[in-house]
Amino acid sequence: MVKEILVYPNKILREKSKDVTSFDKSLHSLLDDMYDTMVSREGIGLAAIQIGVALNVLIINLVDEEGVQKPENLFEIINPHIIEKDGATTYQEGCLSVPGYYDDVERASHIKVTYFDREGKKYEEEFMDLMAIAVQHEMDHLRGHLFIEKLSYLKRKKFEKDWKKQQKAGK
Ligand code: Y12
Ligand code: CO
Repeated sequence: MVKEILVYPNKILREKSKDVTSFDKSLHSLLDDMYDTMVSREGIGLAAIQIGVALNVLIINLVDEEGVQKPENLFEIINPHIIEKDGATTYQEGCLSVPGYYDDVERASHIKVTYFDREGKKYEEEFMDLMAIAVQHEMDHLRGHLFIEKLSYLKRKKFEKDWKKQQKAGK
């Protein structure tokens, strides 16, 4: 079921998410709802808090070389921990909770992560490049952070001004 996506500056987006303890039917429906919601808005990543659920759950579904987003390439990542990171890369990020705004963010280019899948099976996996960026972006949501917090002081000020103007215009 497609859910409403919370949009900046909704305070719920600042909540810290908690670990999943039961890998049960309600977790499976949450993951299914997150997928429906992300795909309906042409997103490639979503954290549970973006639909108002403060659990350490995120999904990522990058497009393949042909630009197609295939369900078999979906990652469902539960209770993730970054155990190693190195390198640096900059990418123009966007977020379904900050619609219409994109800016450069620097992050580690290579990460090693432990996480669980929907059945509670544990994985240790390395991610590079866009997948590493997406995992870090979504993990920031789990800690109550948005990518706009990584902007320089001046860029953030400009963002706030433009955002307020856009809200006033009723967009
Ligand atoms: C690299 C950087 C960031 C991520 C996080 C996941 N971000 C998204 O999936 C962003 C999606 C997005 C989609 C939009 O388009 C529509 O809603 C149709 C969009 O544009 C507007 O809202 C106007 C903005 C963001 C992963 C990898
Ligand atoms: Co986001």
